[in-house]
Amino acid sequence: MRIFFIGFGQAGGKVVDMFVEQDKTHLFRAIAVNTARTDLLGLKQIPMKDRVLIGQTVVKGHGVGTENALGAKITRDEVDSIVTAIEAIGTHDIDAFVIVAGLGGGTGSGGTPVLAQYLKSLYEEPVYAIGIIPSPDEGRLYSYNAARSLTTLVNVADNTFIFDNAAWRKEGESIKTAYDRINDEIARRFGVLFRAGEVGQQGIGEMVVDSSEIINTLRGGGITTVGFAKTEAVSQRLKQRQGSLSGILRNLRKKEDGAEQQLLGDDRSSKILSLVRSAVLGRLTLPCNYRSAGRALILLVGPPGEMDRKGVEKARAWIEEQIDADEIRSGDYPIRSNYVAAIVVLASVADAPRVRDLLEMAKETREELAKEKLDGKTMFKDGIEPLFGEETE
Ligand SMILES: Nc1nc2c(ncn2[C@@H]2O[C@H](COP(=O)(O)OP(=O)(O)O)[C@@H](O)[C@H]2O)c(=O)[nH]1
Ligand SMILES: [Mg+2]
Repeated sequence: MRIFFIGFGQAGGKVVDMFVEQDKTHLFRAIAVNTARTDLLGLKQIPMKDRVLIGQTVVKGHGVGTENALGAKITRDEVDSIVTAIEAIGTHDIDAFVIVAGLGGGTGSGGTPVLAQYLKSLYEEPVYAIGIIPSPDEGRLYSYNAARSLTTLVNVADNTFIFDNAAWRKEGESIKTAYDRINDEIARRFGVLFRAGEVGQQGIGEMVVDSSEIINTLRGGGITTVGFAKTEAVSQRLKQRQGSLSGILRNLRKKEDGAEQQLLGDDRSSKILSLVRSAVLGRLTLPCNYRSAGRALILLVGPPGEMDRKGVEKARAWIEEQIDADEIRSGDYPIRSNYVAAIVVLASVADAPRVRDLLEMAKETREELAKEKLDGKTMFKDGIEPLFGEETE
């Protein structure tokens, strides 16, 4: 797919910078947007001219902190400068926009829903978001911000992929190391998914996935999670085996060749099934009840020789048993590689405990904030006339 990425805020900018770094085929277009100058300067790949600083007159390049309402307001006021930067690179022949942001902060959290809505009003192409949700130990305010942002975002974006920081942190790891590793993980998973649907260097195969298959999978909206698993290609293992002495001896026994081929075929298809299974049952970008997905897409990535039909059919049948999805799609993304990977998109998920917790926590926080406000005021309501301002009731 030809994607136009917008990295919004610090986390968003860093992840999109990583997408660009890993995109050897130059399929992706990208800009970064922020209210904090230093965050923009910290990026490596995105050219300076494609980094947009907004809110200069308001926060003087120092960022909005965790005030996502301010992030939203600044974005509303300066959305035209973002569109100008997008148009300077060009939007002809793109398949979709993808806005990436950490939803717990201020700039990306507030700005992403505003920009998504605006892009939707301007362009025909779908607008997706990758929303990174904060780990609960970041504190209630971050969860509150994320819940407010996400609630708005799911109503405007065509689909929102969720990545859960909490599920991907390792114990004892510093935040910086964790983020570097996690950002690499995000860019790798979604990078492969978003590159699929392009005619690669391997030419066109019958089952090669088309961009429209991905778009149709995401059409249901809501939130989406992605599973991934990879393994060494069978042909790669065979090559290694043939290189060894025992392999050479085995090749001398020509009669067994047929049997070996048969074994390889079975090996390939059972490997594809187990890959798809590990992708779904392993760690998802958003751990959730995968059975509640409304649509699914199985994407096989690797050398064309590994794309075994029987394996894909088995994998599809397995997914059909597992989830009550309306639509299940599958396709190949042939690339030159020593690995075979399976990506499973579980779209429009209805049951995600982490998101439910986030919304619950935000509700409590809002009630507490409201109560604090009320308490603070009622204390001063005992018959003393204020000097000016509000009328006493
Ligand atoms: N995965 C990942 N998450 C991050 C990173 N930096 C910050 N976050 C998350 O994103 C949230 C928002 O932070 P930040 O992007 O700095 O906010 P903003 O610049 O105001 O949009 C934080 O609460 C974290 O949960 C990062 O580099 N990688
Ligand atoms: Mg920050």
